[in-house]
Amino acid sequence: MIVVCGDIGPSALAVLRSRPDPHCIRGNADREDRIDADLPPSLGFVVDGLGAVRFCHAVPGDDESIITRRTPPGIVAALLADTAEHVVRYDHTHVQYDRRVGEHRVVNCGSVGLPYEAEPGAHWVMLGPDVDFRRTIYTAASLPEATPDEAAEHFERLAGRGTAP
Ligand SMILES: [Mn+2]
Repeated sequence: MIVVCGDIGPSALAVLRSRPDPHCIRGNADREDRIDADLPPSLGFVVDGLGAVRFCHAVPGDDESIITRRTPPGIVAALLADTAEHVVRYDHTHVQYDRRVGEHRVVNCGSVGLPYEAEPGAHWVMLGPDVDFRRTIYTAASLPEATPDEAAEHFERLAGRGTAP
């Protein structure tokens, strides 16, 4: 089963909808581009070996909240206070990570089209029984425009949190 966690864009969405398997979630860019008519803001599935997982763009109920690898645990816990499941998300930060914060395991799946990683290619994650980060080279893959550290610093500033440790 494939889950796409938002900011898909109209052309990629058309391709995904021509296939039977992908589940697509609405991202903030999809909402702003008004192509969100029938995309859900989040989806819940039970994943073998992981349990109940909530898939969303940022956090359930909000498609713009920023959580980077550096976001202080207290802020992450507050953002997920109303969420019972583990969380798999994407958002604007485009960087893969796997964090445990209190009761939650927060996984950022990374970006297929615009990764801010050390290596080029489509970044994604295979779930169950483990969290297995994957990278797939494709013909049009471009070099990342930022490193993971640069991305974390940028987005923490964007969220008004300065430079978190
Ligand atoms: Mn976004």
